[in-house]
Amino acid sequence: MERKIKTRTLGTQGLAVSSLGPGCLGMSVFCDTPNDRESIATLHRAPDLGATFLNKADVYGPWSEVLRHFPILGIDEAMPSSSRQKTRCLPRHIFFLKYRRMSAKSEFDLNNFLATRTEAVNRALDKFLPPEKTKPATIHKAMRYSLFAGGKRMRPALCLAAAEACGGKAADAVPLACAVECIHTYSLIHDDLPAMDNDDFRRGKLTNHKVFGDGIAVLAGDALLTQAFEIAAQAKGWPRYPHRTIILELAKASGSLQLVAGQVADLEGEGKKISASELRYIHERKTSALLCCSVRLGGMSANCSPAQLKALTDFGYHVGLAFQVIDDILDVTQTSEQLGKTAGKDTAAQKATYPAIVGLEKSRKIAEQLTAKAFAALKLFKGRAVALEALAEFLLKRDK
Ligand code: GRG
Repeated sequence: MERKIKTRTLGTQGLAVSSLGPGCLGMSVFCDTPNDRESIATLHRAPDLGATFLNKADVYGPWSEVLRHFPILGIDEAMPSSSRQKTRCLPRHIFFLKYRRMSAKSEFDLNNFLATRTEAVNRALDKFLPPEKTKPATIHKAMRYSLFAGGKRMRPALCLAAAEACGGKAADAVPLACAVECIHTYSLIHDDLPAMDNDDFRRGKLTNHKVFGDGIAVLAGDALLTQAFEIAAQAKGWPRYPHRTIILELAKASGSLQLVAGQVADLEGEGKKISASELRYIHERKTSALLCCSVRLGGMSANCSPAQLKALTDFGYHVGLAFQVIDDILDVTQTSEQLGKTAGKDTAAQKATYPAIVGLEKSRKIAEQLTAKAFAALKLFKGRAVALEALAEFLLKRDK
C-alpha cells in the first residue's frame, strides 16, 4: 500500500496530503509537540480531495482526541514520523495518517440534495394538509401560510439524509420529515407571538399573528402540532420501530421535558445572568432535541440498527447544539433582511447567548468543535453518511 510520499503543503504548521496508492491517502499533520499527549493540529481544507473536514479546525488534546475529529476519513492508523518513511524537509513532529479514500460520493452535490428533498417534502406536506379552502378556511390558510413561507427545511433534510445513511428509502422517511417540519413550524409561530418573543417577521414574511391575529396564530400552531402526529401515524411503521415508538419519539422531543422545557427556560432566563451550563440546557432542549429527533426518525425509517441509532443520536445532538450557537452568532452579525427575521433580538431582549457569554470568536470555535464531534459520530457509517456530513458542514457555514 505504501508508496513514495509526495508532499503538497509544507510549513511550520499545516497539512500535507499525499497519495499512497489506490484506495489509500496519506495525511501529515504538523504538530506543536511530538508526544501524543498534547498534540495540536491545525487542519485545513483540501477541496481537491473532496474531503469535507473542517476548515481551520484547531483540535486540542490527546492524539486520540485529535483522531476522533476525522472519522469521515476513516483513519485507520496514526504514527509519529519516526516510525515511518520520512519526506524531505519535514520537521520532526509529523504524523502519517492512513485513511480510506473518499468515494465518488465525496463530490456530493448538496444543492441538488436540498432542492430535490425540499421539493419532495413540500409536495408531501401539501398532500397531508387539508386544502386551504377547507372549512374553517382561516385556520388552513394560516397553517399553510407559515408552513410554506420558505423555511430552510433543515430538519426534513437531516431526516432524509439519516435515512439514506442507513440504507433506507427517502420515500419511507418523507412522512416523518413532514411531521418534524410541522412541529418546528408550530414552535416558530408560537415563539413569535407577543406573549413570547414578539416578532413581526419570520422566514422573510410577516409573522402568522401579524397576518391572522393572535387567536388564529395560536390555533394554527396547535393544529400543526396535532397534524404532525396525524402524519406520523400514517407512516409505514418498521419492525424495530413500530408506530408507538415513532409517536413517542416525536412526543418526547416536543414535550415539556424538551422543546417546551427549552422555551420555558429561555423565557425565564431573559434579562438574567445565566451560566454557560444553563445556556447549554436551553440549547439542548429548544434546538437540539428536535434536530436530533429528525435524524433519529430518519434512521428509524430505515429500520436502522441500535448502533446506527446511537450514532445518529450523537450526531444530531451535536449538530443541534452547533446550529444554535451559529444561530446566536448570526443574530449579532447578520441583517434582518439576510435572516428573514429581526436581527439583534437576543441582545435587545438581554438573552443569554454564546456570543454574549464567551464572545464571537470563542463562539465560532465552539460551533466548530461541536460540528467536529458530530462528524466523529458518523464514523460508523464508513462514508455512507455523505449527505449528513455535507449538511453538518453547511449548517456550520451558513449565513442565514
Ligand atoms: C413555542 C414550544 C415553543 C418553542 C419555541 C422555535 C423556538 C422554540 C424558538 C424560536 C427561537 C429559536 C432560536 C429557536 C431555536 C431553534 C431555531 C434556531 C429555529 C430556527 O430554525 P431555522 O433556522 O428556521 O431552521 P427556518 O425558518 O429556516 O425553518
